[in-house]
Amino acid sequence: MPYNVDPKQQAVRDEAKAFAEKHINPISVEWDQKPEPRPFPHDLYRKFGEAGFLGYNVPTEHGGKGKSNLEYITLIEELCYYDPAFGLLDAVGELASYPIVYFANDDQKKKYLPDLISGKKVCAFVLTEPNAGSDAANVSTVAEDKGDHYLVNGDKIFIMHGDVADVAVLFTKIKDKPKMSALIVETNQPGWKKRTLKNKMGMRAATTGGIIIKDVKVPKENLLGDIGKGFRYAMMTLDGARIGVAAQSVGLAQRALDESIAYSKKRIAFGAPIAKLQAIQWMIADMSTQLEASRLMCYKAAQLQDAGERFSLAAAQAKLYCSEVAGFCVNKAMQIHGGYGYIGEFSIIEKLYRDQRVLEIYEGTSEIQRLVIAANVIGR
Ligand code: COS
Repeated sequence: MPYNVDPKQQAVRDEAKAFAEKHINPISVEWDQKPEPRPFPHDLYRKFGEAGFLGYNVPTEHGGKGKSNLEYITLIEELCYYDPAFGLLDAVGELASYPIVYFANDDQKKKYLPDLISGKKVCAFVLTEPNAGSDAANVSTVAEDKGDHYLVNGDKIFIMHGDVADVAVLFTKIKDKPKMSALIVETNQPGWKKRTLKNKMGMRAATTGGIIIKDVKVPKENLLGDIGKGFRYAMMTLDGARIGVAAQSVGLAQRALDESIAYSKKRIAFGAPIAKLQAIQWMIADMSTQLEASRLMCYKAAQLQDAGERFSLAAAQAKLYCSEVAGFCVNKAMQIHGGYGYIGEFSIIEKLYRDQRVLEIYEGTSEIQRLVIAANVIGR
């Protein structure tokens, strides 16, 4: 990797590389190509937990590794260099338990975090609904106060790991209360019907679920934080997750660039390696330049978060720019590789092309990032 802001990042890169070479590279293609219904890679997930990768930036008092956000996003960048879907698998584990780390009470932290950080249990961040995606505050899931418990009904979709999660951070309205709230739900109940969504274009090793919630009882003590603060908790979680998507994008784009450079040096056309052709050189120059800019934006956002500064704007800018640069890079990588990029048996480019597309969609589309950026720079 050509650029490090912080010497500690190199240690993270070395740690991620050793992990990826041992545990990810041997199974990467197999997991992308598994037939439906696609299983969840529980074994690898547990290995993430054993390595401390599911609580990398979680404070040590909560059982995490206590690394900085900059180190954490470097980990995600590096895992995504080897396989974006497995990098995402790890990032979703961190994202989903973030609200418990930062907004739960001590009893809830003690009860849930050890199993989530060790990878024994899987957690999902359950926000999106068929009619509440970008308009996230518009959820129609409702929790009714029944004295000692809430009775919840609703419909959720596009939930990363929602098809397997043992624990859910569920965003819901509470009947007769304004605004959204959040509950911690143990999903092993008959009314919690989860399924794996099929025919996903990319990021296949990290599965996506749909959930129908029918008369699910949630004990009152599982209210997360304060009633009515759910939207705020969701947005604060997504601010950090957006830097994670920026890091996924940087790792994926770096791989597309490295593959393109290597291929252009060995592919002979018109009697010489295509790296000698100016058309190819310009594509690689543009990929490299935009990638460096996106890497700097990603690290800047993480450093602001580490410094305790406001970082919503920097996170939205990084998510928007890095994901679109990743799109530019996979497109150029495909052009450079030609048929050897388009057909998956010859290179990883076909997989990177599919894995990249969702980076511009999840954790807030590019259009939502532009709204957040405009609200910050113009004012509301
Ligand atoms: N951190 C803390 N609080 C935040 C916040 C943030 N980043 N963003 C908004 N809030 C708070 C606001 O301060 C406001 O609080 P009050 O009600 O106390 O005044 C409240 O949340 C509403 O804010 P705002 O009016 O800006 O929200 P909007 O309804 O206009 O929605 C968008 C803002 C569209 C940007 C938001 O809904 C969004 O990000 N949508 C995309 C959701 C998403 O990323 N989904 C992906 C799936 S999740 S994996």
